[in-house]
Amino acid sequence: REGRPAAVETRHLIQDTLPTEGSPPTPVATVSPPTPVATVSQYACQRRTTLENHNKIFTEAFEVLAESYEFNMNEGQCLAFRRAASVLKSLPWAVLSLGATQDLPCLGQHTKKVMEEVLYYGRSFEVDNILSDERFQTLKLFTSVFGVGPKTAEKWYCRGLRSFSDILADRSIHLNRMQQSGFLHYGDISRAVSKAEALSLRNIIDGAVHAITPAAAVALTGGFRRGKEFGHDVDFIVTTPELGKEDRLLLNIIDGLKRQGLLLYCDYQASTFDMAKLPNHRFKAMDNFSKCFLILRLESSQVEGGLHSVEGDSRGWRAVRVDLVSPPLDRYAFALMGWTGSRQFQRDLRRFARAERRMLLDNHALYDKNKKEFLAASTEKDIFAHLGLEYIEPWQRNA
Ligand code: DCT
Ligand code: MG
Repeated sequence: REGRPAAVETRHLIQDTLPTEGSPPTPVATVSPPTPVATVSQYACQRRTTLENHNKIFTEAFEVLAESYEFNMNEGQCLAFRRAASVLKSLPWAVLSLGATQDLPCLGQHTKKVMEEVLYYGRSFEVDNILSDERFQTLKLFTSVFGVGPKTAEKWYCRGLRSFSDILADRSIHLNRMQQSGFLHYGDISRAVSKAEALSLRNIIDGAVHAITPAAAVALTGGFRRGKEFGHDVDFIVTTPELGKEDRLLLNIIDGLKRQGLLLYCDYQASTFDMAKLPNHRFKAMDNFSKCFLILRLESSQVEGGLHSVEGDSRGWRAVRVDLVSPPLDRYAFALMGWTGSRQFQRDLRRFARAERRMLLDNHALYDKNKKEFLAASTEKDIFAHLGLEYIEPWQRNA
Protein backbone atom coordinates (compact mmCIF):
# COMPACT_ATOMS: atom_id res chain seq x y z
CA ARG A 1 0.00 0.00 0.00
CA GLU A 2 2.88 2.36 0.71
CA GLY A 3 4.16 4.28 -2.26
CA ARG A 4 0.97 4.14 -4.28
CA PRO A 5 0.19 7.45 -5.98
CA ALA A 6 -2.76 8.01 -3.67
CA ALA A 7 -3.85 11.39 -4.90
CA VAL A 8 -4.06 10.28 -8.50
CA GLU A 9 -5.45 6.86 -7.87
CA THR A 10 -8.11 7.62 -5.29
CA ARG A 11 -9.33 10.71 -7.08
CA HIS A 12 -10.47 8.86 -10.17
CA LEU A 13 -11.96 6.12 -8.01
CA ILE A 14 -14.22 8.53 -6.21
CA GLN A 15 -17.13 8.57 -8.60
CA ASP A 16 -19.12 11.53 -7.41
CA THR A 17 -19.95 13.58 -4.42
CA LEU A 18 -22.92 12.97 -2.17
CA PRO A 19 -25.85 13.02 -2.19
CA THR A 20 -26.08 11.28 -5.54
CA GLU A 21 -29.81 11.48 -6.10
CA GLY A 22 -30.44 15.18 -6.64
CA SER A 23 -28.96 17.83 -4.41
CA PRO A 24 -30.61 19.95 -1.77
CA PRO A 25 -31.49 23.42 -3.00
CA THR A 26 -29.82 26.46 -1.45
CA PRO A 27 -31.78 26.89 1.77
CA VAL A 28 -33.80 30.02 2.27
CA ALA A 29 -34.21 30.49 6.00
CA THR A 30 -36.88 32.57 7.60
CA VAL A 31 -37.25 33.14 11.32
CA SER A 32 -41.00 33.35 11.60
CA PRO A 33 -43.71 31.01 10.43
CA PRO A 34 -45.04 31.90 7.00
CA THR A 35 -48.67 33.00 7.20
CA PRO A 36 -50.76 30.99 7.16
CA VAL A 37 -48.72 28.14 8.64
CA ALA A 38 -48.94 25.20 6.28
CA THR A 39 -50.38 22.16 8.01
CA VAL A 40 -47.57 20.03 9.40
CA SER A 41 -48.28 16.30 9.31
CA GLN A 42 -47.88 14.18 12.44
CA TYR A 43 -45.98 11.68 10.22
CA ALA A 44 -42.32 12.32 9.38
CA CYS A 45 -42.87 10.59 6.02
CA GLN A 46 -45.20 13.44 5.02
CA ARG A 47 -42.64 16.08 5.93
CA ARG A 48 -39.41 17.07 4.17
CA THR A 49 -36.63 17.25 6.72
CA THR A 50 -33.24 18.44 5.52
CA LEU A 51 -30.08 18.70 7.62
CA GLU A 52 -30.77 22.41 8.10
CA ASN A 53 -32.19 22.52 11.62
CA HIS A 54 -33.49 25.94 12.66
CA ASN A 55 -34.58 24.72 16.08
CA LYS A 56 -31.45 23.09 17.46
CA ILE A 57 -31.80 24.69 20.90
CA PHE A 58 -35.05 22.79 21.38
CA THR A 59 -34.25 19.54 19.55
CA GLU A 60 -30.97 19.07 21.42
CA ALA A 61 -32.82 19.43 24.72
CA PHE A 62 -35.51 16.97 23.55
CA GLU A 63 -32.88 14.43 22.53
CA VAL A 64 -31.33 14.48 26.00
CA LEU A 65 -34.76 13.90 27.53
CA ALA A 66 -35.53 11.11 25.03
CA GLU A 67 -32.27 9.37 25.84
CA SER A 68 -32.87 9.71 29.57
CA TYR A 69 -36.31 8.11 29.20
CA GLU A 70 -34.74 5.39 27.07
CA PHE A 71 -32.30 4.60 29.89
CA ASN A 72 -35.28 4.42 32.24
CA MET A 73 -37.10 2.02 29.84
CA ASN A 74 -39.89 4.55 29.42
CA GLU A 75 -40.57 3.93 25.73
CA GLY A 76 -43.67 6.13 25.53
CA GLN A 77 -42.03 9.30 26.82
CA CYS A 78 -38.88 8.58 24.86
CA LEU A 79 -40.85 8.37 21.63
CA ALA A 80 -42.88 11.48 22.52
CA PHE A 81 -39.70 13.57 22.75
CA ARG A 82 -38.21 11.99 19.59
CA ARG A 83 -41.43 12.84 17.70
CA ALA A 84 -41.45 16.39 19.03
CA ALA A 85 -37.79 16.89 18.03
CA SER A 86 -38.55 15.50 14.59
CA VAL A 87 -41.45 17.94 14.02
CA LEU A 88 -39.28 20.93 14.95
CA LYS A 89 -36.41 19.70 12.73
CA SER A 90 -38.74 19.80 9.70
CA LEU A 91 -39.66 23.48 10.11
CA PRO A 92 -38.02 25.92 7.68
CA TRP A 93 -38.28 28.58 10.39
CA ALA A 94 -37.10 29.03 13.98
CA VAL A 95 -39.68 28.92 16.76
CA LEU A 96 -39.44 32.24 18.60
CA SER A 97 -42.49 31.97 20.83
CA LEU A 98 -44.77 29.26 22.17
CA GLY A 99 -47.60 30.86 20.21
CA ALA A 100 -45.89 29.85 16.99
CA THR A 101 -46.20 26.16 17.95
CA GLN A 102 -49.98 26.29 18.32
CA ASP A 103 -50.79 24.36 15.14
CA LEU A 104 -47.88 21.92 15.32
CA PRO A 105 -48.54 18.22 15.98
CA CYS A 106 -46.78 16.00 18.56
CA LEU A 107 -46.03 18.77 21.06
CA GLY A 108 -47.54 17.93 24.45
CA GLN A 109 -47.55 19.78 27.78
CA HIS A 110 -44.18 18.48 28.86
CA THR A 111 -42.43 19.39 25.58
CA LYS A 112 -44.01 22.86 25.68
CA LYS A 113 -42.81 23.39 29.24
CA VAL A 114 -39.26 22.57 28.16
CA MET A 115 -39.59 24.91 25.17
CA GLU A 116 -40.86 27.67 27.44
CA GLU A 117 -37.79 27.34 29.68
CA VAL A 118 -35.48 27.39 26.67
CA LEU A 119 -37.23 30.46 25.25
CA TYR A 120 -37.11 32.30 28.60
CA TYR A 121 -33.75 31.30 30.04
CA GLY A 122 -31.90 29.92 27.04
CA ARG A 123 -31.72 26.53 28.80
CA SER A 124 -33.89 23.86 30.35
CA PHE A 125 -33.29 23.12 34.02
CA GLU A 126 -34.69 19.64 33.63
CA VAL A 127 -32.16 18.95 30.88
CA ASP A 128 -29.33 20.49 32.94
CA ASN A 129 -30.24 18.19 35.82
CA ILE A 130 -30.13 15.13 33.56
CA LEU A 131 -26.79 16.15 32.06
CA SER A 132 -25.22 16.49 35.50
CA ASP A 133 -26.77 13.26 36.79
CA GLU A 134 -24.18 10.59 37.56
CA ARG A 135 -26.34 7.71 36.35
CA PHE A 136 -27.10 9.41 33.03
CA GLN A 137 -23.44 10.31 32.49
CA THR A 138 -22.30 6.77 33.26
CA LEU A 139 -24.90 5.06 31.07
CA LYS A 140 -24.05 7.47 28.25
CA LEU A 141 -20.35 6.63 28.61
CA PHE A 142 -20.89 2.85 28.76
CA THR A 143 -23.31 2.75 25.80
CA SER A 144 -20.76 4.66 23.71
CA VAL A 145 -18.77 1.41 23.54
CA PHE A 146 -19.47 -0.76 20.47
CA GLY A 147 -21.41 -3.81 21.70
CA VAL A 148 -22.72 -2.25 24.90
CA GLY A 149 -26.47 -1.56 24.99
CA PRO A 150 -28.60 0.09 27.69
CA LYS A 151 -29.20 -3.21 29.53
CA THR A 152 -25.51 -4.08 29.93
CA ALA A 153 -24.70 -0.47 30.84
CA GLU A 154 -27.38 -0.55 33.54
CA LYS A 155 -26.07 -3.85 34.91
CA TRP A 156 -22.55 -2.42 35.21
CA TYR A 157 -23.85 0.79 36.76
CA CYS A 158 -25.81 -1.18 39.38
CA ARG A 159 -22.63 -3.03 40.31
CA GLY A 160 -21.12 0.33 41.21
CA LEU A 161 -18.91 0.64 38.12
CA ARG A 162 -18.44 4.20 36.90
CA SER A 163 -15.54 4.28 34.44
CA PHE A 164 -13.89 2.17 31.72
CA SER A 165 -11.03 1.38 34.09
CA ASP A 166 -13.58 0.12 36.66
CA ILE A 167 -14.96 -2.27 34.02
CA LEU A 168 -11.61 -3.44 32.71
CA ALA A 169 -10.31 -4.03 36.26
CA ASP A 170 -13.35 -6.09 37.32
CA ARG A 171 -12.37 -9.76 36.98
CA SER A 172 -15.98 -10.94 37.30
CA ILE A 173 -17.01 -9.17 34.09
CA HIS A 174 -16.79 -11.18 30.92
CA LEU A 175 -16.64 -8.97 27.84
CA ASN A 176 -17.90 -10.60 24.65
CA ARG A 177 -15.83 -10.40 21.45
CA MET A 178 -17.73 -7.33 20.20
CA GLN A 179 -17.20 -5.43 23.46
CA GLN A 180 -13.51 -6.39 23.55
CA SER A 181 -13.09 -4.86 20.09
CA GLY A 182 -15.20 -1.91 21.19
CA PHE A 183 -12.73 -1.14 23.98
CA LEU A 184 -9.68 -1.93 21.85
CA HIS A 185 -10.67 0.54 19.11
CA TYR A 186 -12.61 2.95 21.32
CA GLY A 187 -10.60 6.07 20.44
CA ASP A 188 -11.09 5.56 16.71
CA ILE A 189 -14.65 4.34 16.51
CA SER A 190 -16.03 6.90 18.96
CA ARG A 191 -14.73 9.60 16.60
CA ALA A 192 -16.98 10.63 13.71
CA VAL A 193 -16.42 9.23 10.22
CA SER A 194 -16.16 11.91 7.52
CA LYS A 195 -17.81 11.84 4.10
CA ALA A 196 -14.38 11.54 2.44
CA GLU A 197 -13.65 8.50 4.61
CA ALA A 198 -17.05 6.99 3.72
CA LEU A 199 -16.41 7.49 -0.01
CA SER A 200 -12.98 5.93 0.29
CA LEU A 201 -14.55 2.91 2.03
CA ARG A 202 -17.04 2.67 -0.80
CA ASN A 203 -14.12 2.33 -3.22
CA ILE A 204 -12.59 -0.38 -1.06
CA ILE A 205 -15.85 -2.36 -0.77
CA ASP A 206 -16.50 -1.79 -4.49
CA GLY A 207 -13.07 -3.22 -5.28
CA ALA A 208 -13.63 -6.24 -3.03
CA VAL A 209 -17.05 -6.89 -4.59
CA HIS A 210 -15.94 -6.58 -8.20
CA ALA A 211 -13.00 -8.88 -7.62
CA ILE A 212 -15.65 -11.52 -6.83
CA THR A 213 -18.22 -10.80 -9.52
CA PRO A 214 -18.68 -7.81 -11.82
CA ALA A 215 -22.43 -8.39 -11.67
CA ALA A 216 -22.67 -7.45 -7.98
CA ALA A 217 -23.41 -3.89 -6.87
CA VAL A 218 -22.63 -1.71 -3.85
CA ALA A 219 -24.77 1.16 -2.55
CA LEU A 220 -23.84 3.59 0.19
CA THR A 221 -26.79 3.99 2.54
CA GLY A 222 -27.47 5.21 6.12
CA GLY A 223 -26.78 8.81 7.09
CA PHE A 224 -24.27 9.42 4.28
CA ARG A 225 -26.95 8.70 1.68
CA ARG A 226 -29.05 11.37 3.41
CA GLY A 227 -26.25 13.87 2.78
CA LYS A 228 -24.67 13.89 6.24
CA GLU A 229 -21.10 15.17 6.48
CA PHE A 230 -20.29 12.86 9.40
CA GLY A 231 -21.58 9.57 10.75
CA HIS A 232 -20.89 7.07 13.51
CA ASP A 233 -20.42 4.25 10.97
CA VAL A 234 -20.71 3.59 7.23
CA ASP A 235 -23.62 1.48 5.96
CA PHE A 236 -23.60 -0.39 2.65
CA ILE A 237 -26.02 -2.64 0.79
CA VAL A 238 -24.45 -5.18 -1.53
CA THR A 239 -26.49 -7.18 -4.01
CA THR A 240 -25.99 -9.95 -6.51
CA PRO A 241 -28.41 -10.77 -9.32
CA GLU A 242 -28.08 -14.46 -8.44
CA LEU A 243 -30.91 -15.21 -6.01
CA GLY A 244 -29.79 -17.28 -3.04
CA LYS A 245 -26.12 -16.23 -3.33
CA GLU A 246 -26.37 -13.39 -0.80
CA ASP A 247 -24.60 -15.22 2.05
CA ARG A 248 -21.87 -16.41 -0.31
CA LEU A 249 -21.27 -12.88 -1.63
CA LEU A 250 -20.88 -11.44 1.85
CA LEU A 251 -18.54 -14.23 2.98
CA ASN A 252 -16.40 -13.66 -0.12
CA ILE A 253 -16.23 -9.91 0.55
CA ILE A 254 -15.18 -10.57 4.16
CA ASP A 255 -12.55 -12.98 2.89
CA GLY A 256 -11.24 -10.39 0.42
CA LEU A 257 -11.01 -7.71 3.11
CA LYS A 258 -9.20 -10.15 5.39
CA ARG A 259 -6.63 -11.00 2.70
CA GLN A 260 -5.99 -7.26 2.21
CA GLY A 261 -5.28 -7.01 5.96
CA LEU A 262 -8.19 -4.61 6.48
CA LEU A 263 -10.40 -6.69 8.75
CA LEU A 264 -10.04 -5.75 12.44
CA TYR A 265 -13.35 -7.25 13.59
CA CYS A 266 -16.15 -9.21 11.95
CA ASP A 267 -19.52 -10.32 13.24
CA TYR A 268 -21.20 -12.17 10.37
CA GLN A 269 -24.87 -13.15 10.55
CA ALA A 270 -26.18 -15.54 7.92
CA SER A 271 -29.56 -14.82 6.38
CA THR A 272 -32.65 -16.05 8.22
CA PHE A 273 -34.91 -14.45 5.61
CA ASP A 274 -37.90 -16.54 4.61
CA MET A 275 -40.65 -15.00 2.48
CA ALA A 276 -43.04 -17.71 3.73
CA LYS A 277 -42.79 -16.28 7.27
CA LEU A 278 -43.92 -12.81 6.17
CA PRO A 279 -45.63 -10.51 6.84
CA ASN A 280 -44.26 -9.65 10.29
CA HIS A 281 -47.14 -8.32 12.34
CA ARG A 282 -44.86 -7.01 15.03
CA PHE A 283 -41.88 -4.92 14.02
CA LYS A 284 -38.52 -6.43 14.94
CA ALA A 285 -35.47 -4.25 15.53
CA MET A 286 -33.31 -6.27 13.14
CA ASP A 287 -34.12 -7.54 9.67
CA ASN A 288 -33.35 -11.11 8.58
CA PHE A 289 -30.97 -10.40 5.72
CA SER A 290 -27.44 -11.65 5.51
CA LYS A 291 -25.27 -8.99 7.17
CA CYS A 292 -22.02 -8.25 8.93
CA PHE A 293 -20.88 -5.69 11.46
CA LEU A 294 -17.23 -4.87 10.81
CA ILE A 295 -14.38 -2.78 12.05
CA LEU A 296 -12.07 -2.00 9.14
CA ARG A 297 -8.61 -0.50 8.94
CA LEU A 298 -8.65 2.60 6.75
CA GLU A 299 -5.32 3.96 5.47
CA SER A 300 -4.88 7.72 5.33
CA SER A 301 -3.38 7.39 1.85
CA GLN A 302 -6.71 6.07 0.55
CA VAL A 303 -8.74 9.04 1.72
CA GLU A 304 -8.91 12.20 -0.37
CA GLY A 305 -7.58 14.98 1.84
CA GLY A 306 -6.36 12.41 4.39
CA LEU A 307 -8.02 11.02 7.49
CA HIS A 308 -10.32 13.01 9.69
CA SER A 309 -7.91 12.43 12.55
CA VAL A 310 -6.88 14.01 15.79
CA GLU A 311 -3.86 16.24 16.25
CA GLY A 312 -0.67 14.32 16.94
CA ASP A 313 -1.94 10.99 15.55
CA SER A 314 0.83 9.79 13.26
CA ARG A 315 -0.29 6.19 12.72
CA GLY A 316 -1.49 6.91 9.19
CA TRP A 317 -4.62 4.78 9.62
CA ARG A 318 -7.78 4.59 11.70
CA ALA A 319 -10.38 1.98 12.61
CA VAL A 320 -13.91 2.51 11.22
CA ARG A 321 -17.23 0.79 11.89
CA VAL A 322 -18.81 -0.57 8.72
CA ASP A 323 -22.11 -2.44 8.25
CA LEU A 324 -22.77 -4.55 5.14
CA VAL A 325 -26.23 -5.94 4.35
CA SER A 326 -27.01 -8.28 1.49
CA PRO A 327 -30.71 -8.68 0.69
CA PRO A 328 -32.03 -10.79 -2.20
CA LEU A 329 -32.39 -8.57 -5.28
CA ASP A 330 -36.22 -8.59 -5.21
CA ARG A 331 -36.07 -7.21 -1.63
CA TYR A 332 -33.55 -4.48 -2.54
CA ALA A 333 -35.92 -1.47 -2.55
CA PHE A 334 -37.28 -2.35 0.91
CA ALA A 335 -33.81 -2.89 2.36
CA LEU A 336 -32.49 0.34 0.82
CA MET A 337 -35.46 2.27 2.20
CA GLY A 338 -35.01 0.85 5.71
CA TRP A 339 -31.25 1.24 5.85
CA THR A 340 -31.36 4.80 4.49
CA GLY A 341 -33.24 5.85 7.64
CA SER A 342 -33.49 8.07 9.47
CA ARG A 343 -34.81 5.86 12.25
CA GLN A 344 -37.61 8.34 12.96
CA PHE A 345 -38.51 8.61 9.27
CA GLN A 346 -38.73 4.82 8.96
CA ARG A 347 -40.68 4.49 12.20
CA ASP A 348 -43.27 6.92 10.86
CA LEU A 349 -43.40 5.30 7.42
CA ARG A 350 -44.37 2.02 9.12
CA ARG A 351 -46.80 3.76 11.47
CA PHE A 352 -48.39 5.60 8.53
CA ALA A 353 -48.66 2.38 6.50
CA ARG A 354 -50.38 0.55 9.35
CA ALA A 355 -52.66 3.31 10.65
CA GLU A 356 -53.60 5.10 7.44
CA ARG A 357 -53.38 2.36 4.80
CA ARG A 358 -53.85 -0.95 6.63
CA MET A 359 -50.49 -2.05 5.23
CA LEU A 360 -47.47 -3.62 6.91
CA LEU A 361 -44.04 -2.28 5.95
CA ASP A 362 -40.60 -3.39 7.08
CA ASN A 363 -37.12 -3.85 5.57
CA HIS A 364 -38.34 -6.99 3.76
CA ALA A 365 -41.72 -6.23 2.21
CA LEU A 366 -44.94 -4.23 1.98
CA TYR A 367 -48.13 -6.19 2.68
CA ASP A 368 -51.64 -4.94 1.95
CA LYS A 369 -54.00 -6.27 4.64
CA ASN A 370 -57.09 -5.28 2.66
CA LYS A 371 -56.07 -7.09 -0.52
CA LYS A 372 -54.20 -9.76 1.49
CA GLU A 373 -51.23 -9.56 -0.87
CA PHE A 374 -47.62 -8.39 -1.02
CA LEU A 375 -46.93 -5.32 -3.13
CA ALA A 376 -43.85 -5.55 -5.34
CA ALA A 377 -41.32 -2.71 -5.55
CA SER A 378 -38.07 -2.37 -7.45
CA THR A 379 -37.40 1.22 -6.37
CA GLU A 380 -38.13 3.37 -3.33
CA LYS A 381 -40.46 5.43 -5.54
CA ASP A 382 -42.62 2.31 -5.97
CA ILE A 383 -42.95 2.00 -2.19
CA PHE A 384 -43.96 5.65 -1.74
CA ALA A 385 -46.45 5.22 -4.61
CA HIS A 386 -48.02 2.08 -3.08
CA LEU A 387 -48.46 4.02 0.16
CA GLY A 388 -50.02 6.98 -1.67
CA LEU A 389 -47.25 9.27 -0.44
CA GLU A 390 -45.35 11.97 -2.30
CA TYR A 391 -41.80 10.85 -2.97
CA ILE A 392 -39.33 12.18 -0.40
CA GLU A 393 -35.66 12.32 -1.46
CA PRO A 394 -33.07 10.70 0.84
CA TRP A 395 -31.69 14.13 1.83
CA GLN A 396 -35.21 15.11 2.94
CA ARG A 397 -35.50 12.08 5.28
CA ASN A 398 -33.41 13.53 8.12
CA ALA A 399 -36.36 13.37 10.50
N1 DCT B 1 -31.32 0.11 10.54
C1 DCT B 1 -32.15 -0.95 10.35
N2 DCT B 1 -31.97 -2.07 11.11
C2 DCT B 1 -30.98 -2.12 12.02
C3 DCT B 1 -30.10 -1.04 12.19
C4 DCT B 1 -30.30 0.08 11.41
O1 DCT B 1 -33.05 -0.90 9.52
N3 DCT B 1 -30.84 -3.21 12.75
C5 DCT B 1 -31.53 1.31 9.74
C6 DCT B 1 -31.99 2.51 10.51
C7 DCT B 1 -31.11 3.63 10.06
C8 DCT B 1 -30.08 2.99 9.15
O2 DCT B 1 -30.31 1.61 9.15
C9 DCT B 1 -28.68 3.27 9.53
O3 DCT B 1 -28.47 3.05 10.91
P1 DCT B 1 -27.38 3.92 11.69
O4 DCT B 1 -26.06 3.72 11.06
O5 DCT B 1 -27.49 3.58 13.12
O6 DCT B 1 -27.92 5.38 11.50
P2 DCT B 1 -27.46 6.54 10.54
O7 DCT B 1 -28.69 7.25 10.18
O8 DCT B 1 -26.60 6.03 9.46
O9 DCT B 1 -26.65 7.48 11.54
P3 DCT B 1 -25.07 7.55 11.78
O10 DCT B 1 -24.63 8.70 10.98
O11 DCT B 1 -24.92 7.79 13.23
O12 DCT B 1 -24.44 6.26 11.36
MG1 MG C 1 -24.85 4.87 9.82
